[in-house]
Amino acid sequence: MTVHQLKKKLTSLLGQDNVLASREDLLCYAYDATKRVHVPEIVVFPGSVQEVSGIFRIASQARTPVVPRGAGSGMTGGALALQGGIVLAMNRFDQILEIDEDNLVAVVQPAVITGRLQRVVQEKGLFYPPDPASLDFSTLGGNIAENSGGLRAVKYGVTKDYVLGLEVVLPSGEVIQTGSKCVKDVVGYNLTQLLVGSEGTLGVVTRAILKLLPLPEAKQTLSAVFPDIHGAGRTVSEIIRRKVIPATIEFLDKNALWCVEHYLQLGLPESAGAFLLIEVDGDPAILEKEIRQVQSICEANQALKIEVAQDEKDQERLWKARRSVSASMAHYGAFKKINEDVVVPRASIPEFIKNVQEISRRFDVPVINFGHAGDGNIHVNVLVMKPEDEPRCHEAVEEIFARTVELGGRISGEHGIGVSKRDYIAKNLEPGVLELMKAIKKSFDPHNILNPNKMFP
Ligand code: 2HG
Ligand code: ZN
Repeated sequence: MTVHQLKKKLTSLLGQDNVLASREDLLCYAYDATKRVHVPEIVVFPGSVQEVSGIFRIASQARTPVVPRGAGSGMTGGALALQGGIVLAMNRFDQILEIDEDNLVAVVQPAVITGRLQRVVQEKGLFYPPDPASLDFSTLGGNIAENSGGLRAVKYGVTKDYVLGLEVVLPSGEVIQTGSKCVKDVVGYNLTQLLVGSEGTLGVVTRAILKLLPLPEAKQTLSAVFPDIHGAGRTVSEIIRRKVIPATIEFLDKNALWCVEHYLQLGLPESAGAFLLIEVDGDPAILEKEIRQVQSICEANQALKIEVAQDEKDQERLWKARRSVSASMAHYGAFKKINEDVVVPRASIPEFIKNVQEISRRFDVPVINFGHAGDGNIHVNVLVMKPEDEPRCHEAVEEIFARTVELGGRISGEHGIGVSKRDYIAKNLEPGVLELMKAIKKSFDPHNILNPNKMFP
């Protein structure tokens, strides 16, 4: 089928306003947060599950790739049309369909912005915990596809822990329902959890049933400045060992602090060696005890300065700083950055950081470390200062992966594999497991039309 014939069929299904094919329109759907550019042939905006199904029937017949897209904020290329074809832009699925206070669930469409759901349920005294740093612009559908993590994962887990059921359109056009509003459900294989984190390679989510919690009564945020990264690393390990479970334990190294201060001018101690941001939440009576415990652990590890945020405005200032690290790194002046989201068992963080620093020195490449120290998920950003440094930087990344695996870690904790880490997946998965995964892909998508060439080398 030619592109012209395909466009004609899609236009008669969706109407002219919901099909784009001009070069300037296509370019707007050609990128994501990886900064790679792959221009699709057509972009479509379905408005109902029947239309999504119809698009797949047409694409199956034409054997044309279909790439689902939410906000395009993914960090590993999940929304990129590597082989052209159709971009399935889910923008019109932006309704919160139900907040069921009796069953503590929300039923949502996939293009709802994560932060919006959080604000809406908060007004009812409820809580949707998953909070990727992108929560003000990424969508729930994208979060489900990538099984997004975030800052609160230490205590509350990640997206998968809140998805109870899904409505999904398969590449054949068939519409399936998985899971339910029930808290317990062991009927058959757990397809819901297979689909969460499948990076848009098995099906397209058109509706999700999400678990909610009661909103914690109070929270307190503490920040601590350390002379070097090791004191901060030891503090994190000790907090965990002492069985305090804060909602978040985030850390920024010297370079990350410098970037964010230059970006936002919030008055952070930019010359410090490392910075920890810790939030505890729950019953106010217990919070006091927990925050004092955290404070004394910071002191015992030679923190230079410890501050407890005095009010909500102060708390928000600190969290804004943390959520802006990713965007602020542009201020470092690198030609390019290779951002990773490796995860190691929590107790190995100090050793892992030591390894990264040694690799950075040996390969003579600047590195910015920050991230979710409480769950061992560190964003190691290797900076390519000039184009000719790139091969050396990739060698450094290879070594970082090798150390990660030696410490019992995984090469991705929350951004997924997509196209960026496709060639490294075998570092964590043995051949038999990879084959099993490919067989699953094949049974969902026999003609390989849904988001082809992602995840597997
Ligand atoms: C974060 O935690 C995001 O801020 C982005 O996962 C991380 O840009 C990055 O490396
Ligand atoms: Zn992150």
